Amino acid sequence: MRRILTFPIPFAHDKDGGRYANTWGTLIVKTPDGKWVNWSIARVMRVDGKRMVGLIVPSQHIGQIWTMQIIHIVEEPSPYTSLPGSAGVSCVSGIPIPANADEADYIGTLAGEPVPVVKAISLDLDVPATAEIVIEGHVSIERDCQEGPYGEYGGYLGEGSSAQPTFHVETITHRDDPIWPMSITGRPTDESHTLWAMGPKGGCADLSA
Ligand SMILES: Cc1cc2nc3c(=O)[nH]c(=O)nc-3n(C[C@H](O)[C@H](O)[C@H](O)COP(=O)(O)O)c2cc1C
Ligand SMILES: [Mn+2]
Repeated sequence: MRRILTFPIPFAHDKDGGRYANTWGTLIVKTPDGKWVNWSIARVMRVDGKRMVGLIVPSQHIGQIWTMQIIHIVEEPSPYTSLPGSAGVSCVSGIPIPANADEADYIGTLAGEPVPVVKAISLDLDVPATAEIVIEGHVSIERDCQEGPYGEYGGYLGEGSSAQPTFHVETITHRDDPIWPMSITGRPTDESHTLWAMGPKGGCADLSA
């Protein structure tokens, strides 16, 4: 298996806390009862050859599902996959659709046909067949790793670093010569602004709930 340290992950802003492996990829997580699979974009920083650390905001769907894992299966960290690649998937992963709705269903409805998916290697999750790179693993049940700072979408450096859950890297699969897409957040306008604004209610539906 190719190791994460062998991918040339760029350093995005000069005061970032590290190299950000995920800026435009989709994080795929599932509720413990298996009824809701959420696809979303959130930043994830590479830590070393086996670990990344992701910003898990409690109000975001990934944060809601992460909390369910703490409550329901205390012994087991939540599975995740991350996949840079595929424009339609990234677009819907970056906009807020309602809780308990699968982004894959939303894309399929818009496109008029299902998103082609394949099984992940080590987890019971489906990933888009168009993915360039798929990183599989588990997320810590504690905020046990320092994340950030990171150049924010407002064009400023975020408020220092904070403790966030570790993303343990377990399996990596990829195409030959994979493309590792990025969005470098900065002063408006970058992809984070245009994409979020396309969402329902201008992108803030869930954050204001
Ligand atoms: C390029 C880009 C980067 C983003 N980074 C983050 C992030 O680091 N953390 C976060 O909570 N949301 C981030 N967002 C916003 C979320 O993707 C957006 O709120 C989305 O609705 C979250 O998915 P959810 O509705 O399934 O929770 C980013 C969006 C884009 C387009
Ligand atoms: Mn969602």
